[in-house]
Amino acid sequence: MKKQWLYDQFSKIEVNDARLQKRAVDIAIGCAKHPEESLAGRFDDWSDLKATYRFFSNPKITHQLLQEPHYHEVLEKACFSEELVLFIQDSSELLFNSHPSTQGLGPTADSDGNGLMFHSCLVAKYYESEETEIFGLGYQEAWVRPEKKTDNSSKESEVWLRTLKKIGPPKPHWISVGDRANDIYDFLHNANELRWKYVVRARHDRWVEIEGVQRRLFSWIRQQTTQCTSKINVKAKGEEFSGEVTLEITWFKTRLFPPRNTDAACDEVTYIRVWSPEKSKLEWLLITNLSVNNKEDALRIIKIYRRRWLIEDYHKAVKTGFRIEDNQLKHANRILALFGLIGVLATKLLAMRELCRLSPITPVKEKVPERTVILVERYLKVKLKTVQDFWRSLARMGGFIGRKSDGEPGWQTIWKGYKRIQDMLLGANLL
Ligand SMILES: [Mn+2]
Repeated sequence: MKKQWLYDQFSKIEVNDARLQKRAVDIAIGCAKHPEESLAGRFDDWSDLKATYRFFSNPKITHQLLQEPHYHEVLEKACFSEELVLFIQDSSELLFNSHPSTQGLGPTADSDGNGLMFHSCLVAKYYESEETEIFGLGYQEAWVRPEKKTDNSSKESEVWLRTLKKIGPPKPHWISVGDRANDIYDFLHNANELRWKYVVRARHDRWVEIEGVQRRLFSWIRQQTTQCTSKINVKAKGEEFSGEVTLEITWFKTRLFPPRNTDAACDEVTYIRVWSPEKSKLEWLLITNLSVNNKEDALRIIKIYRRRWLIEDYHKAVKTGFRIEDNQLKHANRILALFGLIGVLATKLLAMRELCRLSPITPVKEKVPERTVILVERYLKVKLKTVQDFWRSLARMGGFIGRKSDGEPGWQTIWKGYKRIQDMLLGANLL
């Protein structure tokens, strides 16, 4: 990661203390250099390590404080983008079950879980081709889930809408994207009021108005005939879905009834159903307030939804890439602050991977240090010409076999391969 980028993200944190600003940049540089290390492994010098612990114990240093300058930069890019910009949201959790002495953690979705909850909004520029350019985070929240639910505690699901409100009034080319957990009436209704466009995977069998009649959504849409078909390459968990499939697609415009069914149906939306007669388990129901007038519109929305996996990869970059669950901080508040920093850095890790994935024919020498290239070439007895060669070799070192049906290597294998190379380079340096 370039030092200038790290400087831009962290030197402007609003603390009114130049030493803390400088420290934030130094810590970011240390973390970016050794993403997979513990804090102790990132700072060889004892006094640097002590200063790092002190920094994260400072009550002024919070997750939000560390991320705010980054949000500004990201949203500015999003404003001036001439293409569509996706605001991909998702929730996840950090587990610290192996850290019994850490104070202040809370329950997680996993019943025995001990950890933190978080919600991220990844901002990425959309192209019709496979490409996406990662801008970074538009917003992120991390919190400790209370042990017992109290009446006045706000619902966690409100974070989806709050994210849009924190980001502020949208540009016409901005689109919020979310999975099934995002199918929340309050979200759909208020996003509309706030003029946000959205593409959300449907979960609830809602009451909808069709030709003036109130009907249940699921049974209705499953009776509709195909309006168009499209071939895509699907790669999902398990062998069953891998490879090229023909999708059947249909859609219809409708109005949503509020959940308690007191008022008239108001919000106009379009439901899109995507399914495959060959693979009975493959079905996506999408709900959107973008207009769908023809096949092209419907296909674009499906493509937009399919970029959602970027946020899963981003969360992997946080967890596997930066191993935030392996830190030695002893209090949840300090982990939250550390996460503020790592949450930003992980977007860059993801962006670098996308760059390699998407500029496959770029000569490897332009993107990768020479020593690394030589090492991989000698170890695997191959000749590396392009970035894609390098990328696949990295995955091979992480256990990727590369049969035709395997598709592109995943994050974890690439990361494993990367770590092996780092260890080998370290060994070579020591000798
Ligand atoms: Mn999710």
